[in-house]
Amino acid sequence: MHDIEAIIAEIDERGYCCVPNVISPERADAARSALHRLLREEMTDADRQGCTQRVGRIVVKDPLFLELMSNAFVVDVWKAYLGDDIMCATFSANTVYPGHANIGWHSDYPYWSIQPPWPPGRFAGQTVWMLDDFTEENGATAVVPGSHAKGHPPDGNTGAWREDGQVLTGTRGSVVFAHGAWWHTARPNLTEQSRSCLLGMYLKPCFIPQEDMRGQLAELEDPSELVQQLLCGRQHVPRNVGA
Ligand SMILES: O=C(O)CCC(=O)C(=O)O
Repeated sequence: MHDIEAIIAEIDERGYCCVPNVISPERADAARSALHRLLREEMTDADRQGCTQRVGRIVVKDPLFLELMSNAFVVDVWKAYLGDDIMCATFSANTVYPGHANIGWHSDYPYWSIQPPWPPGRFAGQTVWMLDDFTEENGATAVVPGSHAKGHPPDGNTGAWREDGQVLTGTRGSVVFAHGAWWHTARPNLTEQSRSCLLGMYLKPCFIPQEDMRGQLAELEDPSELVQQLLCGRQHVPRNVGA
């Protein structure tokens, strides 16, 4: 049993909360295997050169990813944090290969689409699913605690390590819940193995999703009520008023 109130209190205070064992290591291994199939199919020269690979539209590529986007505990946390009418703005995978340097400190969508000062409050929550054990050496995500409350992005997008940074280590199957404005990065991968995570951003429904979630919804056969909601099927669509 997880204490959702305590998780939310930590997100409010520190900007993030790491919850271990949300799924079993075996389930995380199954998700990693599904992802590695996609990584092999989709790898480009640019991915190879950059030592990093992003896979998008994963909920329509394997049912396991749809299951994780709709995970009851994750959805309960975000509903308690953002409201019952949440939707998912993007659900993708990020892999950092051996030799990957870093991606630079940044905040996530929708914050980077809004000019600072950013409004305080709860609009968006980032979910990082660890599909590998995250260690100090293998490119784990790192965060600046408290940065979600600064109201602006970090200065410059350099990857230089910050003294106030904290590396998010944990075992596969763990989930990091974070305020969307958190300053974070992926650390250099100094090992011989890749490191993968899934990234799911949940939003209040007045924001434009980052990916074309309705398009993804249209590709699914017989989606549940929850999947229809998360993939923006209930979101207001702009319409003209009057004649
Ligand atoms: O892969 C990671 O650890 C973080 C990726 C990330 O920050 C992003 O894609 O915005």
